[in-house]
Amino acid sequence: MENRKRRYRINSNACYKIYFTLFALFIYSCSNAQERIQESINSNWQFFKSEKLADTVGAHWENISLPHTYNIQDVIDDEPGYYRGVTWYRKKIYVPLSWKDKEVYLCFKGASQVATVYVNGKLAGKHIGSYTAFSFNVKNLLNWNDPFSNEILVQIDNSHDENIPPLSADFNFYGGLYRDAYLQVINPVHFDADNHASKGIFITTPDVSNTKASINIKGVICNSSSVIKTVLIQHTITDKNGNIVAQKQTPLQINANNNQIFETVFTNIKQPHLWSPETPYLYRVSSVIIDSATKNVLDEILNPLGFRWFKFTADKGFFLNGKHVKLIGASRHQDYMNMGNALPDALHEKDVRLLKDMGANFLRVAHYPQDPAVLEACDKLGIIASVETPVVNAITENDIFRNNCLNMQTEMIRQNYNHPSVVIWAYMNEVLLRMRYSDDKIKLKQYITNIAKLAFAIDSVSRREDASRYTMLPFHGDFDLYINSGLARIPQIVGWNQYAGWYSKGINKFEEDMEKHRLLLPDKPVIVTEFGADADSRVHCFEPERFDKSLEYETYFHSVYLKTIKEKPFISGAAMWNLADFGVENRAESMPHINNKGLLTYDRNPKEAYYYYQSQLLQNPYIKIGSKNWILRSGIEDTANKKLCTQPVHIFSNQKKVTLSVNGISLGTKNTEMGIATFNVPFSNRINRLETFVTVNGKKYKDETEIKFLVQASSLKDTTLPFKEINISLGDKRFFIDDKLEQVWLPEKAYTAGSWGYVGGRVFKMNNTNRLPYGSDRNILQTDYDPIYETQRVGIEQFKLDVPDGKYEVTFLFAELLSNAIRDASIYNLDNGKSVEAEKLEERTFNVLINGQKVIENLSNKNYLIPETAYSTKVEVNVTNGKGIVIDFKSIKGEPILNGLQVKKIF
Ligand code: GCB
Ligand code: CA
Repeated sequence: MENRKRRYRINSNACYKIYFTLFALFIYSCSNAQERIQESINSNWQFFKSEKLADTVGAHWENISLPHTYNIQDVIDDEPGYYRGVTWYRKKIYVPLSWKDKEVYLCFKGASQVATVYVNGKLAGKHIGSYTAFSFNVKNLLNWNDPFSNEILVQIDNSHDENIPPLSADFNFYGGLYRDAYLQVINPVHFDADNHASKGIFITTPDVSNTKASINIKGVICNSSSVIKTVLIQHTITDKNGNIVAQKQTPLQINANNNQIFETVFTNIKQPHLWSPETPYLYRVSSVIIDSATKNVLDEILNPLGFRWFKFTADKGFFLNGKHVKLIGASRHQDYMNMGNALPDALHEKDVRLLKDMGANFLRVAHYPQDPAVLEACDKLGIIASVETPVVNAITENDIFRNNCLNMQTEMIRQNYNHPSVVIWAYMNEVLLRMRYSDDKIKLKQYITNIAKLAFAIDSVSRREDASRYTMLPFHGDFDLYINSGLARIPQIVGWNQYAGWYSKGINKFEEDMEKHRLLLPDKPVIVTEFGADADSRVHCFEPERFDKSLEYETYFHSVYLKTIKEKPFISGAAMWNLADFGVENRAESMPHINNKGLLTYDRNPKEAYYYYQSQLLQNPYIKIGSKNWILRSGIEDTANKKLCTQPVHIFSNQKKVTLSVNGISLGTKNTEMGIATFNVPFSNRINRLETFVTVNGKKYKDETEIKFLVQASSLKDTTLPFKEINISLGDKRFFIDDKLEQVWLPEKAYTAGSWGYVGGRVFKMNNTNRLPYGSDRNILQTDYDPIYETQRVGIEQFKLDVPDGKYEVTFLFAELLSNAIRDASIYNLDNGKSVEAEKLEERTFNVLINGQKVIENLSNKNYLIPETAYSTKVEVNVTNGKGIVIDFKSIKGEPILNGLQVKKIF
């Protein structure tokens, strides 16, 4: 629990401050420390999953603690769907008798999605919406006769509800009491605790310059006692060292059972330390209510305060404290591997730190308000933030939905009002992406009009609630749609989610689109609210292509976007999609149930692109081995240099020239282009030490890594590089790295004498997609090795390996990639919203022979080749008389296939 009591330190060079300090100490020494108590109640809950409370009677409840979600496993398993329904949480709370004369609030920082709270069987209140805090005054529901007997019961319902946004989205709607819960115990005279779970105090800085600043503090004081009260309300501004900068007291009289508005203005704070990403200087505002008669402190609220001013312009971008700042950062979801959305504060903070360490200065808190820890970290670390409410993809045209939207917007703004980091209140994401009534023109037109009306209402609420920030609407790339619907005119900033080079071909269309914005919306400030490419952290490719899921394509994609973003002054900022991989239950592709557009993995390990951004955003000399985390490699020895295998390695740096050495031998110096220098590194069959450096002003900056390399001999019978094992992904150009098993899967190649490879056949390609260069994007069931099973050689005749004599284990990997199932295109198939045609399963039956002996007979769709399901089998082979391994695929019907092959020498 936070210790709310502060001791002011004396700033020795300002007499008036000493005066204030002594005064404050005087007041505190008189007080009986009766300020509000806020204590978390995260421990010792019980949980039960059932629609009806009656089912829980006499049943065993699971003991859990908060934060908690009941959708950890079912969002990642291969069973379609996840539980969206009712659950129950209960907990005994102890209420000391000393609280009897106080107000007692039960507070939740968030619960998804509808929470109905009971105390001792009586309804305390209901809250709608997953992403904002709420609290209820439960004083009158508590049992004071037996302080041990009080019980909280919360019904949580995360069922789909047409009246509650989000209706659909590319993220999981985890259910649960997934943020902190706490009790707040407050004196009868207190700062308003019934204002949308806000702090009840609203701070603005109407005038800030380098030389002076003003502060406006507004709020409401409540007196729930039955006597008239005379109080002093005192606001104290302290600097980051705890020195008092300014203090004001105002006497107030509040009638019994009444509320009173207050407003305090500080006009002349001299030489303010400005808040900025470089120096996120935070002041603190302590607001205190003092009983005039007893001098007791009755309530205290602390708020952060940052002095900064900013503006967005349509032609020159964003300005902070009078200086141009290009906002560059990321969007972030609030979930984490194996934890769903139930994260401790430390993980929220860590994400903001990772963003800061990347050199970013911007966070789009998308697509919904997140844990308070996020914006607290932004304030502290100097990250400028945009926060939005989750009206994603579609709306429902009725008043209930509308009110829920407006209420969420109001809660978001009031709860986060005092964070200096926030500059934008956003709402709605790609709301014209999944249009209702696409077959009914009249209804569709009305629908679009209704969306614009709702947007206007949300925008108006935002401006009314907080005129000091900007409003923003993030759109998908369809300019005509958003301009013709009138939506583009509503917010103060337009956000474009851009995926040229990912969902659609032609990465340069991004630049064209940005120019189009300038042409069509010349007076609208613009932020690129999303741009990103999937990267499966296990997949590498030397010829990166759209949708190959390689880390290298992600880096390439971001390098192209970043260049344009930096070059065009009218682009105020950009948020890459996404800071980290995140859960999406119904996604398939190479890592099913996960959206892989993160710069960090789901458990927050940096991918290459993260390092690339560091090289482009950090100010100090920076150098990094880009593929640093690719520490397990393999490849075939060079024809010219035996025993060595040459592969490219990227060095990321913000310097012009970088030097690299491998195993102590210099590979020379290279120029960087767009921050990247590519070296061809001759790897040896061992652990290779890479060292890169750059010297700036006589100082050496370096990075190093160790890469374990397995060189495959070009002649497998070579005794100086004896054959051990090989793993090959057929129909594939990529490398797949299995860090756990320490296995590298190589891309296929055609057979050459002495070596290994396929004979005959072609690379599998889906004919109903214009995305994938090869392979399938289906979830292959019963395996985690989807990328290997997703690619295939069709019509393969042979696979040959000219291995030396010995005993071998040969493992075949098959998966039927064709299926008759028709399914919806992914929502985020931005180039094609229609259902995807079935590919039509063509029946096949074939035999597999090794060195003439049938090892698999009649493999067919009737036995093991089940559509989109992994089938693997291993056989042992004795190789004699220098014959090597010759695998024949003999068709009985249709074309034989092979997806992967592993060959291991046993002895
Ligand atoms: C978008 C959405 C975001 C998705 C993203 C994607 O346009 O705004 O929610 O996750 O694309 O990865 O497809
Ligand atoms: Ca599931």
